[in-house]
Amino acid sequence: MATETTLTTCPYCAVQCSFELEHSDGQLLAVRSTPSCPVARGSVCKKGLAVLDEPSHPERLLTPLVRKNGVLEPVSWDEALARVSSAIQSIQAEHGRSAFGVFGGGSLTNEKTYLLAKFARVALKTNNIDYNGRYCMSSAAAAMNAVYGMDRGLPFPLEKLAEASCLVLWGSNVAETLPPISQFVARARKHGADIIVVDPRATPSSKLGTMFVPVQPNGDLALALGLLHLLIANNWLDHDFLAARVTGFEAVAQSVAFCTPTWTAERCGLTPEQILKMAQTMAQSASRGQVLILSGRGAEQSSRGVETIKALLNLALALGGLYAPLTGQGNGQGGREHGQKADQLPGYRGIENQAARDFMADFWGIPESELPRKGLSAQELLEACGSQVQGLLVIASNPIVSAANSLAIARHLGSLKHLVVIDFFLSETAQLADVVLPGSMWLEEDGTMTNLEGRVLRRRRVTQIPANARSDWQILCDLAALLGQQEKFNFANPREIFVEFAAATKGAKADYSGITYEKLEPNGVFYPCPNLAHGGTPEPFKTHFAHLDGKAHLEPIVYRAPTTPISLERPVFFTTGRNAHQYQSGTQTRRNPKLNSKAPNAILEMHPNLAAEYGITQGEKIRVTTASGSAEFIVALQPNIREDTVYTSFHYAGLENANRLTASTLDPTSRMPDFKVTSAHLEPIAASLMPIKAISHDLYANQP
Ligand SMILES: Nc1nc2c(c(=O)[nH]1)N[C@H]1C(S)=C(S)[C@@H](COP(=O)(O)OP(=O)(O)OC[C@H]3O[C@@H](n4cnc5c(=O)[nH]c(N)nc54)[C@H](O)[C@@H]3O)O[C@H]1N2
Ligand SMILES: Nc1nc2c(c(=O)[nH]1)N[C@H]1C(S)=C(S)[C@@H](COP(=O)(O)OP(=O)(O)OC[C@H]3O[C@@H](n4cnc5c(=O)[nH]c(N)nc54)[C@H](O)[C@@H]3O)O[C@H]1N2
Ligand code: SF4
Ligand SMILES: [Mo]
Repeated sequence: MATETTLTTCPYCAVQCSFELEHSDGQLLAVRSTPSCPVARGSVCKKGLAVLDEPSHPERLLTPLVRKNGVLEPVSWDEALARVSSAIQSIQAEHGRSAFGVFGGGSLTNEKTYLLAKFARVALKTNNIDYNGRYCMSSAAAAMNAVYGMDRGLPFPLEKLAEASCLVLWGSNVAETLPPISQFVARARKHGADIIVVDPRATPSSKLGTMFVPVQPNGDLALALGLLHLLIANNWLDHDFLAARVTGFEAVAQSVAFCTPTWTAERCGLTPEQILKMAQTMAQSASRGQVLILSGRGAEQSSRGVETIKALLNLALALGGLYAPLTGQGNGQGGREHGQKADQLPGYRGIENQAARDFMADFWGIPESELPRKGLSAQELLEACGSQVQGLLVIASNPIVSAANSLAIARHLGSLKHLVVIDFFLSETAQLADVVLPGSMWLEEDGTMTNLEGRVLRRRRVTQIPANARSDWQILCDLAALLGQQEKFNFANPREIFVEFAAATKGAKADYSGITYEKLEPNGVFYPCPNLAHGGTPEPFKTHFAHLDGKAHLEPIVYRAPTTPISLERPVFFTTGRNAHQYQSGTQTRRNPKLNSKAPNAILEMHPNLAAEYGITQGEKIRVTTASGSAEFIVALQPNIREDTVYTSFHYAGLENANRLTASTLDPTSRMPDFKVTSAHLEPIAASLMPIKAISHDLYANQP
């Protein structure tokens, strides 16, 4: 058969690089970057280049599994789906509709996100649907909705980064997590921009920078308030911008009056001089051009995440600049707009908003009184399992590895009457399930993804769904039919779902109603795109913010002390993040030999002085204990991490799972857990020396 080449998008992160897949007769032959990629301009990271090793993996799930006498056994689709639908019916009859919940993910296409939202509200009629993006973007989303009036990830195309006079990478390690962005950061630096990296440890991203600010974990809120205090005290403000484009600055200014450098230094682990130097640098850059503050999960994944991001918004706008978060998952942006969230309907409509309820109920052909209300957020939903929630459908997430306080979550999921997981690999969560349904992989179906710039892109089917696996969307439609809702889930393909989905967003904040598959060729369309004649909105905040008065509404922050207790006898901050070779809970990349061989274990980064204090050496295995549990890691000495901080990545399962240690303390608004700080106790265990290298990102020269 002839060799074909299909242009599609990567299954992993929110950059959503397009690349060419060469294939013949269903066999994948090669993956190639292409300059026609509108986002990464021909750059593809090592994860993208290794994608071909997963679709043909021997552990790919190819048939439904049902637990019988404690063991998952292959069964027919009819048997598996009947088991799920009868569990749904009996649990809902006994405990109420909302006793069956749904947990989704930001890797699902827009079509599947919309369908899942509809499935929960129309077929299950449950209040309880939430998703893993709650762990990812919820703090930034809540803060942007409040201040900008809209959550639109990056409110400009990536290439704008290259034009800034100052980029602040605040708790973001783009060089390892969103690698193609490094090219725009490097271009900005080349033309003289200041690049400030705020992170408790030096990373490959701090190498991109001109200044490295080693903030204490969870010290970001204090630092942001203290910087604004200095801008005001020194009159380093963009008064014209403030007058023209924001409201509320006076109250904000009063609220930071007490945040002196001494006050700030005590709370963020830096010296008053370091804080002043950072403020000066940002102010000087603002006089030459635009300051862009870009946050990653380092600043956002905190039980004070919303306040922290509001403080970053206040800071950026005070300088006449902009704040934006760098979205994480492949469809992290679309995933948070179209109804997977407990409090939200498609199009970013609020589920408690009467006009939105009337519109969606009418659109779905159900009485408004039957449309469910706001339900539990991700961590609360998982913690309600075994009590208020007795059955759960999980799709595109692996919370046994990725939820905070994972040992407790495993107990909760284990005590459900029914757990059904739709995945293409037997993830740690699927291993606990009563029914596992083999779903589809990224290259097996058409759809759309919305990347971190708000650019909607086409994903194209390359191969057929293998053996007895089934498309995710088909599985949801089949289940809906068994629940008596066939006519409302009567789709023949993703394109038909897209047409309904786009219409469902008409008039909403995240309006996709002017988008068609054809219009997405070749470079995608930036939403909002409210009608067929509209060309999309690459820069929604260029002249106006999304509030009715067109202004950004700044809010004063009332400083709160951290909620996760830092107690034990010697405070060591335990923080978490990612490494360049593994993706998320690792279900995919731990099965990918090219990637896994480069980072097969969880490595704990530790300063040599802290290690010496505990008598710990390079390559030794140690036990780390927090109020939530214990985990074991191999130590790598890292001279450029703070002496009071240890760091590991959360991609691993079992004893090396970082989330055995994290606390489920939640942000009161976003319901984001404190993934980035817990107080840890360190304990050497058997000195099993592993031949690993010390980590060196030699950058202390850049510190202010
Ligand atoms: N290789 C790889 N790439 C990915 C992913 C992956 O799993 N692997 N996941 C994707 C997803 S979903 C996401 S959300 C993005 C995340 O992308 P990033 O936000 O870049 O990822 P993290 O590594 O979680 O956190 C970034 C940095 O925060 C620092 N940090 C820790 N605690 C604090 C703190 O208290 N304050 C500050 N300022 N910094 C802190 C960490 O040291 C880390 O370097 O990556 C996406 N890309
Ligand atoms: N300690 C700590 N914990 C964290 C974080 C942290 O920084 N520190 N980060 C948090 C963040 S930002 C995130 S986004 C979460 C992510 O964590 P998870 O929600 O666990 O995300 P994934 O590992 O991407 O889970 C995806 C699962 O779905 C499957 N899958 C992928 N695509 C599809 C699909 O299209 N269809 C189906 N049916 N299945 C699919 C994969 O095989 C995998 O098993 O982790 C959070 N947890
Ligand atoms: S940067 Fe993200 S989208 Fe691009 S190839 Fe790497 S993982 Fe895939
Ligand atoms: Mo994420």
